[in-house]
Amino acid sequence: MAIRPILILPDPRLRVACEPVAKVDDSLRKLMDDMVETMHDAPGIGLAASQLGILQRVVVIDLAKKDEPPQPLFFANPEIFWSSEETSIYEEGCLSIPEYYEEVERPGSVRARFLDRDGAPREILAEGLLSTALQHEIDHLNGVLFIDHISKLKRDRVTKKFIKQAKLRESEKA
Ligand code: GNR
Ligand code: NI
Repeated sequence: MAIRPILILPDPRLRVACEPVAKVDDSLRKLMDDMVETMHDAPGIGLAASQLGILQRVVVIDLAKKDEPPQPLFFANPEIFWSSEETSIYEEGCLSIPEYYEEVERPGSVRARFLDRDGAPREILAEGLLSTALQHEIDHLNGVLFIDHISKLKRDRVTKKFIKQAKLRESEKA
């Protein structure tokens, strides 16, 4: 297993729609395990492969608290096929937009189909924080970030800040 670097806004790879996984094989399982290790190290509750620059439809989520044993969930090709009318609001953050948090309203519950770590087809009813996290991660697979769900004023403000920081880091490399 390995911790891999997480891409930061405005990296263009965060804006690409990812390709479906053809099959869940050992090399994909290695990617999934690296994703879990990277997510735990960060730490975060979810990670999409595109955040590591791997443009495939793969997601990991772990909602276990710090004092609990890890409970990683693995999703290849996740697809939401039902969303509740009822919505819920969570304060979201993103490892690709560090230290920025904002409330986002999303469907409170979703049902999704996916392939698990063994490549077996599964369905899940996600509610509460799992629902929000799964929607946040599937957005990543479509090149969508949580800031796309907030006001344009706030989105433009945070985007400008991260563009400025990226330029500064670039100039410091020289
Ligand atoms: O660690 C994370 N926390 C979080 C909190 C509320 C809603 C979504 C998330 S996902 C985020 C990790 C991340 O960036 N996943 O893509
Ligand atoms: Ni994110």
